[in-house]
Amino acid sequence: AYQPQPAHKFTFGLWTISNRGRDPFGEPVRDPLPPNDAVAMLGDVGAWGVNLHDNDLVPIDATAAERDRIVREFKAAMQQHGVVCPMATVSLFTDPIFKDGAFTANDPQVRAYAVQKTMGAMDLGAELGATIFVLWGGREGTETDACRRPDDAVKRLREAVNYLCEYNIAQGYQYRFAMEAKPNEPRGDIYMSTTGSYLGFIPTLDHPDMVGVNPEVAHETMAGLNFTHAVGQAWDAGKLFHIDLNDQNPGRYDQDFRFGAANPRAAFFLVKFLEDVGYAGPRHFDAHAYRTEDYEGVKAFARGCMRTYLILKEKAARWNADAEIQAIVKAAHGDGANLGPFSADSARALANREFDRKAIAAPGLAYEQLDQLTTEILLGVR
Ligand code: 3MF
Ligand code: MG
Ligand code: MG
Repeated sequence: AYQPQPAHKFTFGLWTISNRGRDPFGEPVRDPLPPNDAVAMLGDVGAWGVNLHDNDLVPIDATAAERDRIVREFKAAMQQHGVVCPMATVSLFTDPIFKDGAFTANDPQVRAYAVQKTMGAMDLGAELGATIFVLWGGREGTETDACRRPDDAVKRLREAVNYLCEYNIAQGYQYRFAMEAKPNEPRGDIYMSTTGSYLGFIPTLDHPDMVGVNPEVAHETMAGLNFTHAVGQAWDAGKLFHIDLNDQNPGRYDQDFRFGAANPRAAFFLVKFLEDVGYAGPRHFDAHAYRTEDYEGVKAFARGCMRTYLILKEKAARWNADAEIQAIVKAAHGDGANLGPFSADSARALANREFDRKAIAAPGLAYEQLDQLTTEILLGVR
């Protein structure tokens, strides 16, 4: 039981298990883990896939010949360990050139370089078999809003994404882009701070069908929001192209904890949602092991992410099959038809309909009992 299978589509970023535990106050605690060894580790723990930024694999100053050798050897490692690459992304935040942003930077040379670098990362991902391309605007933001107008940033971002969509078409890559929101860190404030911001931005693009979102548990939680609600809205819009699973306590630094480590209850409602609606994309863990760990601890971290997901999936099935829970849910949803389409007749009928406010408001909804039963399932006594 709880054994990860390819059908579960569990993936990890190369940057997640290779994370060396550097933080703003401390040096790395783990030795570098070469990409091919990381792939071996992912195969070992039973993950389905690996995702990567261009420079997780290919150093930013590699020659074309070095790049080709690295990619060739990486593909061989993927093959050997039975690991696929469904998603690729680009680092537009590590190099100092991006200190004032990438697509939204004030310097047009930086903006052009950012698009060039992303095109290269798309080439790389396509070579590895990726069909999803994530864009996280890590440095698209400000410390001081004196530097530019925020609507100019939106226009520049739109220009860049439109350009990349055209490149996608011209190259015949068939990528779907997934935009990842985050409210802050590393910038003081990042543009497109929530998944909802991107859901508003996407319809303004030239190829809106090609672009969706990549919501992340930690990012929405850092903004103090309910992650599952954001995911629900993305799903409803047909825009849930990818998802970043991890965990986070509100009001803290960007923690990237093991999935379910901070708020297993929220994780339960998330897994239940994804499984109930039949989300078919990768379950990507964008998290890393505590700084206290060696690489055995990293493996425990990776296994833990997947195991917790599968445990919560089983709990969700148990919840759905629980007669007492379902009776409360059914009662809570009420009987009778929805509002129905607007017409002059239906509006007149609605205007004249009588509502017994007191009687309607009188019964309790039994959500206390519903929640307690949920808790008991989660705590393993039901
Ligand atoms: C930062 C993130 C990023 C993105 C990654 C993928 C380094 O908080 O979540 O991880 O997920 O860049 O595009
Ligand atoms: Mg993150
Ligand atoms: Mg992420």
